Amino acid sequence: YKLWLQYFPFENKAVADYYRDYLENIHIVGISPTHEVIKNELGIAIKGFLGKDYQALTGKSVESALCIISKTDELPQEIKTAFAPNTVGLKDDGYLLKYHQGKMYIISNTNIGLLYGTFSFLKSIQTRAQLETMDILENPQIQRRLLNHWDNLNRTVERGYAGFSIWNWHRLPHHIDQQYIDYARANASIGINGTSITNVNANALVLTPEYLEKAAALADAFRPYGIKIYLTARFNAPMVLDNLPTADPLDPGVQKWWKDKTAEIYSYIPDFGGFLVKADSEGQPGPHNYGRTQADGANILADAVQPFGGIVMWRAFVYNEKTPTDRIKQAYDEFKPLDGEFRENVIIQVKNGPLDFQPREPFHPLFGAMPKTPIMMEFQITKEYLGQETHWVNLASMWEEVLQSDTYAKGKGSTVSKVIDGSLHGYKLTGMAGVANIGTDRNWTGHHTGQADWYAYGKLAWNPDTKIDKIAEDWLKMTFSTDPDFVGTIKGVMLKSHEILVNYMTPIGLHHIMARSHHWGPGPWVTGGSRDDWTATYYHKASKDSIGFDRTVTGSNALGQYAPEWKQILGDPDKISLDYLLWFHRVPWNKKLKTGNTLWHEMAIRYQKGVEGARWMQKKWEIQEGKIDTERFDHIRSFLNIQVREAEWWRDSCLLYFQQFSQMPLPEGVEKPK
Ligand code: GCW
Repeated sequence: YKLWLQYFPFENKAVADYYRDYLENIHIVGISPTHEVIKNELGIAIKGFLGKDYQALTGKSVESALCIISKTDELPQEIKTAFAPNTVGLKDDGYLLKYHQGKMYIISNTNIGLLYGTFSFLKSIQTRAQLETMDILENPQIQRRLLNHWDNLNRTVERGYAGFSIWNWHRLPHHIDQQYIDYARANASIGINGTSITNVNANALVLTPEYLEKAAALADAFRPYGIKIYLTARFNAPMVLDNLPTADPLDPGVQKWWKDKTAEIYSYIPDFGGFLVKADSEGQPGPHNYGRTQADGANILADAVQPFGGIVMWRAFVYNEKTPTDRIKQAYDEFKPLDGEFRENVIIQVKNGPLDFQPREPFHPLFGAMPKTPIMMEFQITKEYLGQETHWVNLASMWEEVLQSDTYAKGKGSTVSKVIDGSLHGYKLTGMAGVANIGTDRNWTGHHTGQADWYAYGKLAWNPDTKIDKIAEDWLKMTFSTDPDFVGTIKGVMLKSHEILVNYMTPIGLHHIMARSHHWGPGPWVTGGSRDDWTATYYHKASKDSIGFDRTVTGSNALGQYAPEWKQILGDPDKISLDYLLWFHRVPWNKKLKTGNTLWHEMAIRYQKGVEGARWMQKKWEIQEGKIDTERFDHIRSFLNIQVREAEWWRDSCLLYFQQFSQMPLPEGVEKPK
């Protein structure tokens, strides 16, 4: 329940003796609320590692200290000079961890950077790193690193699978729960510096004084941790809250309303981060209602927050069932022509893929397509379409796949990570958002391993090129145990888990074949209902001879939204990776694939492989018994039971359903459906 901030006691005396001197001889230069947070964190850590009270350990002088935490300009002159070649590279809230002449130094230009550096130092100890060789300079590669809570004011959480919302509006503003503080610690420890606390399917009430007062109390609690509050803005709020006759963004009355409302928000929260907006999508009001563009809509809010230094995160998840084009093409068609028309403080928030957080999607074609408009990444940490909280799947593997995809926007090497860190197009504003998987569950995330996704998200938001095997390894050491057998084996499980899940859910490029509306479990048969593009049959189009969505020139030509290099690779059913085959192509059941199998055989084999993979994960977990505490061991064990059963359920129902079309027998080695 302490997440990755367990600080469990050292496993033996030698290890304890090695770190003790540094932990017991710390000198912190300066005072600020963030310095208090640093002291508090060191106190918790020292208590955990050594069982000692930090209070008894304070008061070391710079001379006698072995670990010095100081801002660059407050360092003793000779150290400042000695470190100048390093500190010159410090940017924003970056930090330097450096060993020099028998002492550890944690240095930054900012208070928040010192807090990040302290967490990094503690992580080094948690992961048993050697301190004498320490020379780490870390700068955040992305400026705005946010969680997006889809939390409603009645405390339900849209697509939340870990209990209710942690925001207890009823008790706010007068009660600041310890859970908020632990939330802030956890987020600061991974560099998250913003949180949008309300659902993008927005309730305008959060913009009223009653709620602003509560949001302000959270902002006050989070400020020392470097975390800013953002709010979701319902586009027709002027009508809902103050009976204006319209919410037309070009109407002067509406413009004034947003300016006044924004000034009011800043009177409660002076460092309010800005607005996050979902407009013209799934029933949310937006500029389309008035015949205006997405830029008109975003700019009215941008103008309102601009004098206060705020930003607008405008989501590109815009689609409409009345538009007959392939749903996955709509955001690009709508936003790409508006490149350059947004205010400087607007950033377009784009989901990783063009559909909707599927287990595997190609990257969204808007990445690389808007050189004049900053684009930020939206990942979903909550696992809406990935079995929800009972399935163990290391989301970092999926995210890395997207971040390292080459957009070819400026030739080879134009990865999505370079688009969003701003280096490719010189964006002045950069960001990443992760839809939170946090709730009131005692372990925060439902599945204990959901904590790894929260952790990994923060690390990738800090630097989208971070190596994910290192992330998994650190997380395991900090959360469970430093035992090399445990860490090695379970890291292996984590790194394979995504491929396993894709195999038992949506192999070979299948997508959106989950059950209707709640999206849990299989539903390839889902058809009809309120709209076509919420049904499975719209996406797989299985018939007696073929299956798949033709998105090449002979079909919807969604492929046309990608760079020419991709058109060549993805456009050819013999060249495309099988991972995306049915996403882009309609393929006969009996077509021979590069594996030598027919499409039907390949599909059946992959579903089987997925099930075997889930069983393998279970086996690997079983042999860890005794290596970690029984409580968490048992919890994960029982969830793995569910995962294996549900993997079988996915395989059996999808194969039985698709077999009605293929009319072909199951290949050898694929178990008969129960
Ligand atoms: O994934 C879909 C979800 C909706 C969600 C929407 C969105 C907040 O099914 O519940 O609404 O995406 O991202 O706006």
